[in-house]
Amino acid sequence: MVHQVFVLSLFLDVAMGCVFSLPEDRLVTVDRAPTTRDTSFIDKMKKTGKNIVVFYGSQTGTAEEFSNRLAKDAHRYGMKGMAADPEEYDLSELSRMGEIDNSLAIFCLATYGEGDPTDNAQDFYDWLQEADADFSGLKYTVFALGNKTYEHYNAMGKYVDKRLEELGAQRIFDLGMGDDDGNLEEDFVSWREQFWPAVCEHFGVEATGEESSIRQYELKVHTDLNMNKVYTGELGRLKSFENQKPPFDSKNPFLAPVTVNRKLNKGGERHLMHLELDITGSKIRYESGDHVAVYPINDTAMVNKIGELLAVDLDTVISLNNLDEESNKKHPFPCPTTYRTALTHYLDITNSPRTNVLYELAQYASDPKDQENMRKMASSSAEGKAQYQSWVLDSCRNIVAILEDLPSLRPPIDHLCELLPRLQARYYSISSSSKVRYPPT
Ligand SMILES: Cc1cc2nc3c(=O)[nH]c(=O)nc-3n(C[C@H](O)[C@H](O)[C@H](O)COP(=O)(O)OP(=O)(O)OC[C@H]3O[C@@H](n4cnc5c(N)ncnc54)[C@H](O)[C@@H]3O)c2cc1C
Ligand SMILES: Cc1cc2nc3c(=O)[nH]c(=O)nc-3n(C[C@H](O)[C@H](O)[C@H](O)COP(=O)(O)O)c2cc1C
Ligand SMILES: *[C@@H]1O[C@H](CO)[C@@H](O)[C@H](O)[C@H]1NC(C)=O
Ligand SMILES: CC(=O)N[C@H]1CO[C@H](CO)[C@@H](O)[C@@H]1O
Repeated sequence: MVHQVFVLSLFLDVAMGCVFSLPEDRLVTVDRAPTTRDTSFIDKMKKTGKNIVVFYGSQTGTAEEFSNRLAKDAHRYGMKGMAADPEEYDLSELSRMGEIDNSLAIFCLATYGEGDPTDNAQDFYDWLQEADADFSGLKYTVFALGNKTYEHYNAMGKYVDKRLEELGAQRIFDLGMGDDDGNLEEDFVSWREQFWPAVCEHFGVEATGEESSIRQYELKVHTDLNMNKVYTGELGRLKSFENQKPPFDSKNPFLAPVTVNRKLNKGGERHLMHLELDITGSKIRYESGDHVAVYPINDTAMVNKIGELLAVDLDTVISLNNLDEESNKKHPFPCPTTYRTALTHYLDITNSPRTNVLYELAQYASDPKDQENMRKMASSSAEGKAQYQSWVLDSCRNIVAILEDLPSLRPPIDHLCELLPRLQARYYSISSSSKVRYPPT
Protein backbone atom coordinates (compact mmCIF):
# COMPACT_ATOMS: atom_id res chain seq x y z
CA MET A 1 0.00 0.00 0.00
CA VAL A 2 1.32 3.44 -0.91
CA HIS A 3 0.80 6.01 1.75
CA GLN A 4 -0.05 9.42 0.46
CA VAL A 5 2.29 11.58 2.37
CA PHE A 6 3.39 15.09 1.78
CA VAL A 7 6.41 16.93 2.90
CA LEU A 8 6.50 20.18 4.64
CA SER A 9 9.40 22.30 5.64
CA LEU A 10 9.12 24.64 8.53
CA PHE A 11 11.26 27.61 9.24
CA LEU A 12 10.85 28.47 12.85
CA ASP A 13 12.20 31.76 13.98
CA VAL A 14 13.78 31.45 17.35
CA ALA A 15 11.56 33.35 19.72
CA MET A 16 13.33 35.99 21.73
CA GLY A 17 11.95 37.91 24.64
CA CYS A 18 9.05 35.69 25.56
CA VAL A 19 10.14 32.17 26.25
CA PHE A 20 7.61 29.42 25.72
CA SER A 21 8.15 25.76 26.28
CA LEU A 22 7.14 23.72 23.28
CA PRO A 23 3.68 22.24 23.63
CA GLU A 24 2.77 18.83 22.36
CA ASP A 25 1.36 20.11 19.13
CA ARG A 26 -1.10 18.25 17.04
CA LEU A 27 -0.72 18.50 13.30
CA VAL A 28 -3.82 18.90 11.27
CA THR A 29 -4.52 19.61 7.65
CA VAL A 30 -7.24 21.91 6.56
CA ASP A 31 -9.08 22.84 3.45
CA ARG A 32 -11.20 25.83 2.55
CA ALA A 33 -14.86 25.72 3.43
CA PRO A 34 -16.86 28.59 2.07
CA THR A 35 -20.55 27.82 2.20
CA THR A 36 -23.17 30.42 1.62
CA ARG A 37 -26.54 30.07 3.20
CA ASP A 38 -29.32 32.31 2.15
CA THR A 39 -30.26 33.88 5.45
CA SER A 40 -31.87 37.21 6.01
CA PHE A 41 -30.10 39.40 8.55
CA ILE A 42 -32.78 42.06 8.14
CA ASP A 43 -35.47 39.62 9.31
CA LYS A 44 -33.27 38.58 12.20
CA MET A 45 -32.62 42.17 13.23
CA LYS A 46 -36.32 42.98 13.10
CA LYS A 47 -37.24 39.89 15.05
CA THR A 48 -34.73 40.55 17.79
CA GLY A 49 -35.02 44.33 17.93
CA LYS A 50 -31.46 45.00 16.80
CA ASN A 51 -30.55 48.22 15.00
CA ILE A 52 -26.79 47.77 14.62
CA VAL A 53 -25.16 44.97 12.68
CA VAL A 54 -21.40 44.45 12.76
CA PHE A 55 -20.05 42.36 9.90
CA TYR A 56 -16.58 40.90 10.24
CA GLY A 57 -14.13 39.77 7.61
CA SER A 58 -11.80 37.70 9.75
CA GLN A 59 -9.32 34.88 9.28
CA THR A 60 -7.69 34.55 12.66
CA GLY A 61 -10.37 36.05 14.86
CA THR A 62 -9.22 39.61 15.58
CA ALA A 63 -11.83 41.33 13.43
CA GLU A 64 -14.45 38.98 14.85
CA GLU A 65 -13.44 39.88 18.39
CA PHE A 66 -13.58 43.61 17.61
CA SER A 67 -17.04 43.10 16.11
CA ASN A 68 -18.29 41.38 19.22
CA ARG A 69 -16.97 44.24 21.32
CA LEU A 70 -18.71 46.84 19.15
CA ALA A 71 -21.96 44.88 19.21
CA LYS A 72 -21.77 44.77 23.00
CA ASP A 73 -20.94 48.50 23.22
CA ALA A 74 -24.22 49.39 21.54
CA HIS A 75 -25.97 48.51 24.78
CA ARG A 76 -24.33 51.48 26.50
CA TYR A 77 -26.15 53.85 24.16
CA GLY A 78 -29.54 52.24 24.40
CA MET A 79 -29.05 50.50 21.06
CA LYS A 80 -28.87 46.81 20.26
CA GLY A 81 -26.12 45.29 18.18
CA MET A 82 -25.30 41.94 16.67
CA ALA A 83 -22.04 40.66 15.21
CA ALA A 84 -22.49 38.76 11.97
CA ASP A 85 -20.42 36.58 9.66
CA PRO A 86 -20.95 37.87 6.11
CA GLU A 87 -20.68 34.31 4.86
CA GLU A 88 -23.89 33.39 6.65
CA TYR A 89 -26.07 36.18 5.31
CA ASP A 90 -27.32 37.70 2.09
CA LEU A 91 -25.55 41.05 2.02
CA SER A 92 -27.56 42.38 -0.89
CA GLU A 93 -30.07 43.09 1.87
CA LEU A 94 -27.92 46.04 2.90
CA SER A 95 -30.16 48.01 0.56
CA ARG A 96 -33.05 47.27 2.95
CA MET A 97 -31.35 48.67 6.08
CA GLY A 98 -33.55 51.76 5.85
CA GLU A 99 -36.50 49.57 6.92
CA ILE A 100 -35.04 49.57 10.44
CA ASP A 101 -35.13 52.77 12.48
CA ASN A 102 -31.82 54.31 13.51
CA SER A 103 -29.98 51.50 11.80
CA LEU A 104 -26.28 51.26 11.23
CA ALA A 105 -23.96 48.71 9.61
CA ILE A 106 -20.38 48.48 10.87
CA PHE A 107 -17.71 46.55 8.96
CA CYS A 108 -14.55 45.23 10.61
CA LEU A 109 -12.49 43.91 7.73
CA ALA A 110 -9.05 42.35 7.63
CA THR A 111 -6.90 42.23 4.49
CA TYR A 112 -4.88 39.24 3.30
CA GLY A 113 -2.63 38.18 0.45
CA GLU A 114 -2.29 40.92 -2.10
CA GLY A 115 -5.01 43.14 -0.77
CA ASP A 116 -7.53 40.31 -0.76
CA PRO A 117 -10.51 39.78 1.52
CA THR A 118 -10.65 37.03 4.12
CA ASP A 119 -12.29 33.76 3.06
CA ASN A 120 -15.52 34.64 4.85
CA ALA A 121 -15.76 38.02 3.08
CA GLN A 122 -14.86 36.76 -0.40
CA ASP A 123 -18.46 36.36 -1.61
CA PHE A 124 -19.38 39.79 -0.26
CA TYR A 125 -16.36 41.31 -2.01
CA ASP A 126 -17.16 39.60 -5.32
CA TRP A 127 -20.75 40.72 -5.10
CA LEU A 128 -19.89 44.28 -4.12
CA GLN A 129 -17.68 44.77 -7.16
CA GLU A 130 -20.56 44.00 -9.49
CA ALA A 131 -23.34 45.40 -7.33
CA ASP A 132 -25.77 47.79 -8.87
CA ALA A 133 -27.75 48.40 -5.71
CA ASP A 134 -29.31 51.48 -4.18
CA PHE A 135 -27.78 51.91 -0.77
CA SER A 136 -29.28 55.31 -0.01
CA GLY A 137 -30.93 53.93 3.14
CA LEU A 138 -27.69 52.52 4.47
CA LYS A 139 -25.62 54.22 7.16
CA TYR A 140 -22.22 52.69 7.74
CA THR A 141 -18.69 52.89 9.01
CA VAL A 142 -15.64 50.70 8.44
CA PHE A 143 -12.75 49.67 10.66
CA ALA A 144 -9.94 48.11 8.63
CA LEU A 145 -7.45 45.60 10.03
CA GLY A 146 -4.11 45.15 8.35
CA ASN A 147 -0.38 45.38 8.65
CA LYS A 148 1.42 48.46 7.37
CA THR A 149 4.40 46.51 6.12
CA TYR A 150 2.27 44.97 3.37
CA GLU A 151 2.06 46.72 0.04
CA HIS A 152 -1.73 46.67 0.03
CA TYR A 153 -2.20 48.06 3.50
CA ASN A 154 -5.83 47.74 4.63
CA ALA A 155 -6.91 47.38 1.01
CA MET A 156 -10.13 45.53 1.85
CA GLY A 157 -11.30 48.08 4.43
CA LYS A 158 -10.45 50.98 2.14
CA TYR A 159 -12.23 49.40 -0.80
CA VAL A 160 -15.48 48.68 1.05
CA ASP A 161 -15.47 52.15 2.61
CA LYS A 162 -15.16 53.76 -0.81
CA ARG A 163 -17.44 51.39 -2.68
CA LEU A 164 -20.37 51.74 -0.27
CA GLU A 165 -20.21 55.50 -0.67
CA GLU A 166 -20.23 55.10 -4.45
CA LEU A 167 -23.40 53.06 -4.12
CA GLY A 168 -25.10 55.88 -2.26
CA ALA A 169 -24.64 54.79 1.34
CA GLN A 170 -23.98 57.38 4.03
CA ARG A 171 -20.70 57.15 5.92
CA ILE A 172 -21.41 58.33 9.45
CA PHE A 173 -17.86 58.00 10.74
CA ASP A 174 -14.43 57.94 9.11
CA LEU A 175 -12.66 54.78 8.13
CA GLY A 176 -10.53 53.41 10.96
CA MET A 177 -7.07 52.09 10.12
CA GLY A 178 -5.73 49.31 12.32
CA ASP A 179 -2.07 48.39 11.98
CA ASP A 180 -1.12 45.01 13.40
CA ASP A 181 2.55 45.85 13.00
CA GLY A 182 2.12 48.77 15.38
CA ASN A 183 -0.50 48.42 18.07
CA LEU A 184 -3.77 47.20 16.59
CA GLU A 185 -5.57 47.17 19.91
CA GLU A 186 -4.67 50.80 20.53
CA ASP A 187 -5.73 51.82 17.01
CA PHE A 188 -9.06 50.15 17.60
CA VAL A 189 -9.64 51.60 21.07
CA SER A 190 -8.81 55.13 19.86
CA TRP A 191 -11.08 54.82 16.84
CA ARG A 192 -13.92 53.42 18.92
CA GLU A 193 -13.61 56.22 21.42
CA GLN A 194 -14.41 58.80 18.80
CA PHE A 195 -16.83 56.61 16.93
CA TRP A 196 -19.47 56.25 19.65
CA PRO A 197 -19.81 59.98 20.35
CA ALA A 198 -20.27 60.44 16.59
CA VAL A 199 -23.03 57.82 16.65
CA CYS A 200 -24.69 59.59 19.56
CA GLU A 201 -24.61 62.87 17.73
CA HIS A 202 -25.88 61.40 14.50
CA PHE A 203 -28.81 59.52 16.00
CA GLY A 204 -29.49 61.94 18.82
CA VAL A 205 -28.95 59.35 21.54
CA GLU A 206 -26.98 59.54 24.77
CA ALA A 207 -24.80 57.18 26.71
CA THR A 208 -26.91 55.45 29.33
CA GLY A 209 -24.00 55.76 31.74
CA GLU A 210 -24.15 52.04 32.21
CA GLU A 211 -20.56 50.98 32.15
CA SER A 212 -20.98 47.60 33.78
CA SER A 213 -20.10 44.71 31.59
CA ILE A 214 -22.78 42.46 30.25
CA ARG A 215 -22.30 38.77 29.95
CA GLN A 216 -22.75 37.19 26.56
CA TYR A 217 -22.91 33.60 27.80
CA GLU A 218 -24.43 31.90 30.81
CA LEU A 219 -22.80 29.09 32.69
CA LYS A 220 -24.42 25.68 32.92
CA VAL A 221 -22.71 23.10 35.09
CA HIS A 222 -23.51 19.51 34.08
CA THR A 223 -23.52 16.97 36.84
CA ASP A 224 -24.68 13.77 35.20
CA LEU A 225 -23.87 14.05 31.57
CA ASN A 226 -22.70 11.02 29.60
CA MET A 227 -18.97 11.67 29.10
CA ASN A 228 -19.34 10.51 25.49
CA LYS A 229 -21.11 13.79 24.80
CA VAL A 230 -18.37 15.96 26.24
CA TYR A 231 -15.80 17.62 23.96
CA THR A 232 -12.23 16.64 24.76
CA GLY A 233 -10.47 19.15 22.49
CA GLU A 234 -12.07 18.33 19.13
CA LEU A 235 -12.14 21.31 16.78
CA GLY A 236 -15.15 20.27 14.81
CA ARG A 237 -17.11 17.06 15.18
CA LEU A 238 -17.43 15.39 18.58
CA LYS A 239 -15.36 12.19 18.79
CA SER A 240 -13.26 13.15 15.77
CA PHE A 241 -10.16 12.07 17.71
CA GLU A 242 -11.48 8.49 17.69
CA ASN A 243 -12.88 8.36 14.19
CA GLN A 244 -12.75 10.93 11.44
CA LYS A 245 -15.56 11.39 8.96
CA PRO A 246 -15.39 13.28 5.65
CA PRO A 247 -15.96 15.76 4.16
CA PHE A 248 -12.98 17.55 5.65
CA ASP A 249 -12.68 21.32 5.67
CA SER A 250 -11.59 24.01 8.08
CA LYS A 251 -14.66 23.37 10.26
CA ASN A 252 -14.02 19.63 10.29
CA PRO A 253 -10.25 19.40 9.86
CA PHE A 254 -8.55 16.12 9.02
CA LEU A 255 -6.09 15.13 11.73
CA ALA A 256 -2.99 13.86 9.98
CA PRO A 257 -0.49 11.68 11.78
CA VAL A 258 3.08 12.96 11.61
CA THR A 259 5.10 10.13 10.09
CA VAL A 260 8.49 11.84 9.86
CA ASN A 261 9.83 14.75 11.90
CA ARG A 262 13.46 15.57 11.26
CA LYS A 263 15.57 18.60 12.06
CA LEU A 264 17.36 19.77 8.93
CA ASN A 265 19.82 22.40 10.04
CA LYS A 266 22.41 22.50 12.73
CA GLY A 267 22.88 25.71 14.64
CA GLY A 268 22.07 29.07 13.11
CA GLU A 269 19.25 31.42 14.01
CA ARG A 270 16.53 29.46 12.27
CA HIS A 271 15.03 26.15 13.03
CA LEU A 272 14.34 24.16 9.88
CA MET A 273 12.33 20.97 10.09
CA HIS A 274 11.28 18.32 7.59
CA LEU A 275 7.83 16.94 8.37
CA GLU A 276 5.75 14.32 6.60
CA LEU A 277 2.05 14.00 7.22
CA ASP A 278 -0.06 10.98 6.33
CA ILE A 279 -3.28 12.06 4.64
CA THR A 280 -4.33 8.58 3.49
CA GLY A 281 -8.09 8.32 3.20
CA SER A 282 -8.70 12.04 3.62
CA LYS A 283 -9.32 12.75 -0.10
CA ILE A 284 -7.61 16.10 0.53
CA ARG A 285 -5.91 17.61 -2.50
CA TYR A 286 -3.26 20.26 -2.18
CA GLU A 287 -0.74 22.26 -4.12
CA SER A 288 2.57 23.55 -2.93
CA GLY A 289 1.98 26.90 -1.30
CA ASP A 290 -1.23 25.70 0.40
CA HIS A 291 -0.92 25.47 4.12
CA VAL A 292 -1.43 23.01 6.92
CA ALA A 293 -2.57 24.02 10.36
CA VAL A 294 -0.89 23.09 13.59
CA TYR A 295 -3.30 23.21 16.50
CA PRO A 296 -1.24 24.00 19.57
CA ILE A 297 -2.06 22.76 23.04
CA ASN A 298 -1.32 24.85 26.10
CA ASP A 299 1.10 23.76 28.75
CA THR A 300 -0.46 21.61 31.51
CA ALA A 301 1.40 23.46 34.25
CA MET A 302 -0.07 26.78 33.13
CA VAL A 303 -3.57 25.33 32.94
CA ASN A 304 -3.23 23.81 36.41
CA LYS A 305 -1.97 27.12 37.74
CA ILE A 306 -5.19 28.85 36.67
CA GLY A 307 -7.23 26.18 38.44
CA GLU A 308 -5.13 26.65 41.56
CA LEU A 309 -5.22 30.45 41.57
CA LEU A 310 -8.98 30.53 41.05
CA ALA A 311 -9.58 27.55 43.35
CA VAL A 312 -11.75 25.59 40.94
CA ASP A 313 -12.04 21.97 39.95
CA LEU A 314 -10.91 22.06 36.34
CA ASP A 315 -12.66 18.80 35.56
CA THR A 316 -16.11 20.28 36.09
CA VAL A 317 -18.22 19.67 32.99
CA ILE A 318 -19.75 22.89 31.78
CA SER A 319 -21.41 24.68 28.89
CA LEU A 320 -21.34 28.38 28.18
CA ASN A 321 -24.60 29.11 26.39
CA ASN A 322 -25.24 32.30 24.45
CA LEU A 323 -27.83 34.44 26.24
CA ASP A 324 -28.98 35.65 22.84
CA GLU A 325 -30.88 32.64 21.64
CA GLU A 326 -31.12 34.02 18.11
CA SER A 327 -27.36 34.14 17.72
CA ASN A 328 -25.78 31.69 15.30
CA LYS A 329 -22.93 31.26 17.72
CA LYS A 330 -24.28 29.11 20.53
CA HIS A 331 -21.06 28.74 22.52
CA PRO A 332 -17.68 30.53 22.58
CA PHE A 333 -15.95 27.15 22.02
CA PRO A 334 -17.24 23.58 21.64
CA CYS A 335 -19.52 22.73 24.60
CA PRO A 336 -20.16 20.78 26.80
CA THR A 337 -16.57 20.47 27.86
CA THR A 338 -14.44 20.85 30.98
CA TYR A 339 -12.56 23.95 32.09
CA ARG A 340 -9.40 21.91 31.68
CA THR A 341 -10.15 21.12 28.03
CA ALA A 342 -11.20 24.70 27.30
CA LEU A 343 -8.01 26.14 28.80
CA THR A 344 -5.85 23.51 27.12
CA HIS A 345 -7.30 23.34 23.60
CA TYR A 346 -9.67 26.22 22.99
CA LEU A 347 -8.41 29.37 24.71
CA ASP A 348 -5.30 31.47 24.31
CA ILE A 349 -3.69 31.78 27.73
CA THR A 350 -0.16 32.63 26.57
CA ASN A 351 -0.52 35.89 24.66
CA SER A 352 -0.98 39.14 26.54
CA PRO A 353 -4.67 39.86 27.09
CA ARG A 354 -6.25 42.75 25.23
CA THR A 355 -7.46 45.82 27.11
CA ASN A 356 -11.14 44.78 27.01
CA VAL A 357 -10.26 41.67 29.01
CA LEU A 358 -8.57 43.83 31.65
CA TYR A 359 -11.51 46.19 31.65
CA GLU A 360 -14.08 43.46 32.18
CA LEU A 361 -12.02 41.59 34.76
CA ALA A 362 -11.36 44.75 36.80
CA GLN A 363 -14.71 44.36 38.60
CA TYR A 364 -13.37 41.20 40.26
CA ALA A 365 -10.33 42.85 41.85
CA SER A 366 -11.12 43.28 45.53
CA ASP A 367 -8.30 45.81 45.99
CA PRO A 368 -9.55 49.17 44.69
CA LYS A 369 -6.00 50.05 43.59
CA ASP A 370 -5.80 47.01 41.33
CA GLN A 371 -9.24 47.79 40.00
CA GLU A 372 -8.28 51.36 39.21
CA ASN A 373 -5.04 50.31 37.54
CA MET A 374 -6.74 47.74 35.34
CA ARG A 375 -9.39 50.23 34.24
CA LYS A 376 -6.73 52.82 33.58
CA MET A 377 -4.77 50.45 31.34
CA ALA A 378 -7.96 49.82 29.37
CA SER A 379 -8.69 53.52 28.96
CA SER A 380 -7.38 55.69 26.19
CA SER A 381 -5.55 58.13 28.47
CA ALA A 382 -1.89 58.56 27.57
CA GLU A 383 -0.87 57.33 31.01
CA GLY A 384 -3.09 54.26 30.76
CA LYS A 385 -1.80 53.37 27.32
CA ALA A 386 1.80 53.70 28.46
CA GLN A 387 1.11 51.53 31.48
CA TYR A 388 -0.58 48.85 29.35
CA GLN A 389 2.38 48.95 26.96
CA SER A 390 4.99 48.50 29.65
CA TRP A 391 3.22 46.35 32.27
CA VAL A 392 1.40 44.03 29.87
CA LEU A 393 2.96 44.09 26.40
CA ASP A 394 6.64 44.85 26.99
CA SER A 395 6.85 42.48 29.92
CA CYS A 396 4.85 39.79 28.01
CA ARG A 397 2.41 39.26 30.87
CA ASN A 398 -0.09 36.57 30.03
CA ILE A 399 -3.25 35.94 32.03
CA VAL A 400 -1.51 33.56 34.42
CA ALA A 401 1.16 36.13 35.26
CA ILE A 402 -1.51 38.79 35.76
CA LEU A 403 -3.45 36.60 38.18
CA GLU A 404 -0.24 35.85 40.04
CA ASP A 405 0.83 39.48 40.21
CA LEU A 406 -2.58 40.78 41.28
CA PRO A 407 -3.54 38.58 44.22
CA SER A 408 -6.77 40.53 44.74
CA LEU A 409 -7.97 39.66 41.25
CA ARG A 410 -9.98 36.45 41.41
CA PRO A 411 -12.58 36.38 38.61
CA PRO A 412 -15.08 33.55 38.23
CA ILE A 413 -13.46 31.11 35.85
CA ASP A 414 -16.49 30.96 33.55
CA HIS A 415 -16.31 34.70 32.92
CA LEU A 416 -12.59 34.42 32.29
CA CYS A 417 -13.27 31.63 29.77
CA GLU A 418 -15.85 33.82 28.06
CA LEU A 419 -13.36 36.69 27.71
CA LEU A 420 -10.18 34.95 26.59
CA PRO A 421 -9.65 34.79 22.82
CA ARG A 422 -9.71 31.48 20.98
CA LEU A 423 -6.41 29.67 20.61
CA GLN A 424 -5.43 30.06 16.96
CA ALA A 425 -4.06 27.46 14.62
CA ARG A 426 -0.53 28.11 13.35
CA TYR A 427 -0.30 27.79 9.59
CA TYR A 428 2.67 26.46 7.65
CA SER A 429 3.13 26.49 3.90
CA ILE A 430 3.53 23.20 2.09
CA SER A 431 6.78 23.15 0.16
CA SER A 432 6.45 19.78 -1.57
CA SER A 433 4.65 19.29 -4.86
CA SER A 434 1.39 17.36 -4.97
CA LYS A 435 2.38 16.12 -8.42
CA VAL A 436 5.00 13.83 -7.01
CA ARG A 437 4.12 10.88 -4.84
CA TYR A 438 6.23 10.74 -1.76
CA PRO A 439 8.17 8.72 -0.87
CA PRO A 440 9.22 8.01 -4.46
CA THR A 441 8.88 4.33 -5.35
C1 LIG B 1 -0.67 31.45 5.62
C2 LIG B 1 0.50 31.31 6.55
C3 LIG B 1 1.57 30.51 6.20
C4 LIG B 1 2.68 30.38 7.04
N1 LIG B 1 3.71 29.59 6.67
C5 LIG B 1 4.79 29.46 7.47
C6 LIG B 1 5.90 28.63 7.08
O1 LIG B 1 5.89 28.00 6.03
N2 LIG B 1 6.96 28.56 7.93
C7 LIG B 1 6.97 29.24 9.12
O2 LIG B 1 7.94 29.13 9.86
N3 LIG B 1 5.94 30.01 9.52
C8 LIG B 1 4.85 30.15 8.73
N4 LIG B 1 3.81 30.95 9.14
C9 LIG B 1 3.86 31.56 10.51
C10 LIG B 1 3.41 30.51 11.55
O3 LIG B 1 2.05 30.16 11.38
C11 LIG B 1 3.51 30.98 13.02
O4 LIG B 1 2.92 32.22 13.17
C12 LIG B 1 4.90 31.06 13.54
O5 LIG B 1 5.54 29.81 13.37
C13 LIG B 1 4.92 31.44 15.02
O6 LIG B 1 4.13 30.57 15.80
P1 LIG B 1 4.44 30.24 17.31
O7 LIG B 1 3.29 29.43 17.82
O8 LIG B 1 5.79 29.69 17.41
O9 LIG B 1 4.50 31.66 17.99
P2 LIG B 1 3.31 32.39 18.74
O10 LIG B 1 2.96 31.67 19.98
O11 LIG B 1 2.28 32.73 17.75
O12 LIG B 1 4.09 33.68 19.15
C14 LIG B 1 3.68 34.88 18.68
C15 LIG B 1 3.13 35.69 19.84
O13 LIG B 1 3.88 35.46 21.00
C16 LIG B 1 4.44 36.64 21.51
N5 LIG B 1 5.88 36.69 21.18
C17 LIG B 1 6.58 35.69 20.60
N6 LIG B 1 7.85 36.04 20.47
C18 LIG B 1 7.97 37.26 20.97
C19 LIG B 1 9.06 38.14 21.11
N7 LIG B 1 10.27 37.85 20.68
N8 LIG B 1 8.84 39.32 21.67
C20 LIG B 1 7.62 39.66 22.09
N9 LIG B 1 6.56 38.87 21.98
C21 LIG B 1 6.72 37.69 21.43
C22 LIG B 1 3.69 37.72 20.85
O14 LIG B 1 2.60 38.05 21.66
C23 LIG B 1 3.25 37.14 19.54
O15 LIG B 1 2.01 37.66 19.10
C24 LIG B 1 2.71 31.08 8.29
C25 LIG B 1 1.63 31.88 8.65
C26 LIG B 1 0.54 32.01 7.80
C27 LIG B 1 -0.61 32.87 8.21
C1 LIG C 1 -0.60 35.76 5.39
C2 LIG C 1 -1.00 37.17 5.76
C3 LIG C 1 -1.22 38.11 4.76
C4 LIG C 1 -1.59 39.42 5.08
N1 LIG C 1 -1.77 40.35 4.08
C5 LIG C 1 -2.06 41.64 4.39
C6 LIG C 1 -2.18 42.64 3.36
O1 LIG C 1 -2.03 42.39 2.16
N2 LIG C 1 -2.49 43.92 3.74
C7 LIG C 1 -2.67 44.28 5.05
O2 LIG C 1 -2.95 45.44 5.31
N3 LIG C 1 -2.57 43.35 6.04
C8 LIG C 1 -2.24 42.04 5.75
N4 LIG C 1 -2.13 41.11 6.77
C9 LIG C 1 -2.36 41.50 8.19
C10 LIG C 1 -3.74 41.10 8.71
O3 LIG C 1 -4.78 41.70 7.97
C11 LIG C 1 -3.87 41.55 10.17
O4 LIG C 1 -2.97 40.80 10.96
C12 LIG C 1 -5.28 41.43 10.75
O5 LIG C 1 -5.28 41.97 12.06
C13 LIG C 1 -5.81 40.01 10.81
O6 LIG C 1 -7.15 40.03 11.25
P1 LIG C 1 -7.97 38.69 11.61
O7 LIG C 1 -7.34 38.13 12.88
O8 LIG C 1 -9.37 39.12 11.88
O9 LIG C 1 -7.88 37.72 10.48
C14 LIG C 1 -1.76 39.79 6.45
C15 LIG C 1 -1.56 38.83 7.45
C16 LIG C 1 -1.17 37.53 7.13
C17 LIG C 1 -0.96 36.53 8.23
C1 LIG D 1 3.53 42.43 9.91
O1 LIG D 1 4.15 41.98 8.72
C2 LIG D 1 5.54 41.82 8.81
C3 LIG D 1 6.05 41.45 7.43
O2 LIG D 1 5.33 40.38 6.87
C4 LIG D 1 5.91 40.79 9.87
O3 LIG D 1 7.31 40.70 10.01
C5 LIG D 1 5.28 41.20 11.19
O4 LIG D 1 5.51 40.19 12.16
C6 LIG D 1 3.78 41.43 11.02
N1 LIG D 1 3.23 41.89 12.27
C7 LIG D 1 2.32 41.16 12.94
C8 LIG D 1 1.98 41.70 14.29
O5 LIG D 1 1.81 40.14 12.51
C1 LIG E 1 3.62 26.98 27.50
C2 LIG E 1 2.98 26.49 26.24
O1 LIG E 1 3.18 25.37 25.85
N1 LIG E 1 2.22 27.37 25.64
C3 LIG E 1 1.67 27.16 24.34
C4 LIG E 1 0.17 27.43 24.44
O2 LIG E 1 -0.35 27.81 23.20
C5 LIG E 1 0.32 28.94 22.65
C6 LIG E 1 -0.52 29.52 21.55
O3 LIG E 1 -1.02 30.77 21.98
C7 LIG E 1 1.68 28.48 22.17
O4 LIG E 1 2.35 29.51 21.47
C8 LIG E 1 2.45 28.16 23.44
O5 LIG E 1 3.72 27.66 23.09
